[in-house]
Amino acid sequence: MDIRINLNRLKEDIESLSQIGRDPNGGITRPSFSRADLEAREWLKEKIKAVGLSLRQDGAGNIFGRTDGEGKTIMAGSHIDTVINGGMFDGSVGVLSALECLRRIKEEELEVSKPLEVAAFTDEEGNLVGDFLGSRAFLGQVKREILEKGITQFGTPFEKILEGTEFTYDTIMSAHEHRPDIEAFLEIHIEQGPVLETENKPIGIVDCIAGKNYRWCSFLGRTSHAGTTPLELRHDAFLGLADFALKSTQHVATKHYGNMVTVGKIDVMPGAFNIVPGQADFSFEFRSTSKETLEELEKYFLALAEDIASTRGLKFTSKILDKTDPVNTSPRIIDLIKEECQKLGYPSIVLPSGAGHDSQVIASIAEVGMIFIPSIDGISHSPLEQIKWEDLEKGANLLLQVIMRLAT
Ligand code: HGY
Ligand code: MN
Ligand code: MN
Repeated sequence: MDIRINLNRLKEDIESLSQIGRDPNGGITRPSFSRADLEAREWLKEKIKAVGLSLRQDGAGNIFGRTDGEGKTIMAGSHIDTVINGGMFDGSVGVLSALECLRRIKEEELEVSKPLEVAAFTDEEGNLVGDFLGSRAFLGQVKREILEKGITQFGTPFEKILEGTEFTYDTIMSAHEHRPDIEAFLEIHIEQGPVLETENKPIGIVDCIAGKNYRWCSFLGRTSHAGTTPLELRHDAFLGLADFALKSTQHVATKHYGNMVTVGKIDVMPGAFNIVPGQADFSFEFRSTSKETLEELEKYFLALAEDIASTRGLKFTSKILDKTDPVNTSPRIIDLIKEECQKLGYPSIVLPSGAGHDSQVIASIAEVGMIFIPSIDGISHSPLEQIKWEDLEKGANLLLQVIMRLAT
């Protein structure tokens, strides 16, 4: 079908959304349910209404725009929340490209036999109470105690965050009740890594989305005087953390290259220059496209931490914050994307996603397909996140063709 997206309009949408939540460091800080996010939600709702789609919001704040039609829905979307000091393309590319595709289908009055929806899922980034709050609530997969116990990474109880919104534990827990029947979910996203740019390909077709195991850990030692405690008598919690971070990274780099391990946030206490740290808390996440490797790494890391603790006279504790399984995308949709790519003359490669996406949650109720476009210098989760607009034009045109193939 010879229909194309309007790149200028899509570019304008992405640039306009990117103005909401700008922070002093030049990035975008728009965690779900923040003031900036609430403003962005209203902006998106107006856009959806202006396209003539019927607007819907569920109890978890997931936002949808729907065309007429009966039967199983073809959905496309992503998220509009960002990481702290993030970039302007992570998530927004998926929501706004999907909106542009539905806008073009309506403008051309194209015949489709199934209802179409654009979706923006709440808190994909896991800033609140574990990853994928919105898409998990959409599926009825959220446990109430996660909400009730939830201390967000800002240190604010989730309950406090909800106070400024129309949402409650009850509305989140009931979000799945009005979920339409979804046949397929499509998500276009920036690759957030260096592969497409290195391979000089404008399109990536995702075959597998990595799973993640995400913990909050502590080494507990003994505070003591920095000037009088001989090194061999110290129970230095920070050294435990440093030892663990280095050895766990070395293990993955040498034995499981291609998988990922990250200490992203640390809190060393009491945090004075002249006191040997008695406590070192830290986030610890590791990722793999293989469930078995995740299980093997979890065992290895817990044993490594205990070994370091006993060698250094420390205690180690950890609690799981989130676990997401790796997921394969739909082979049928991969083939469909490949066919449409060929027809459009876009070079492409098939590759796994190291980043997590709502698609891997929705995969438990529908076939999912993901299209990647290159990230310049492979940078993401950073104000330096950048794309080439002509790559987005290709990706969004491809998404439009795949939606039409699935919907007719
Ligand atoms: O962390 C991730 O993989 C995603 O950006 N939430
Ligand atoms: Mn994302
Ligand atoms: Mn992200």
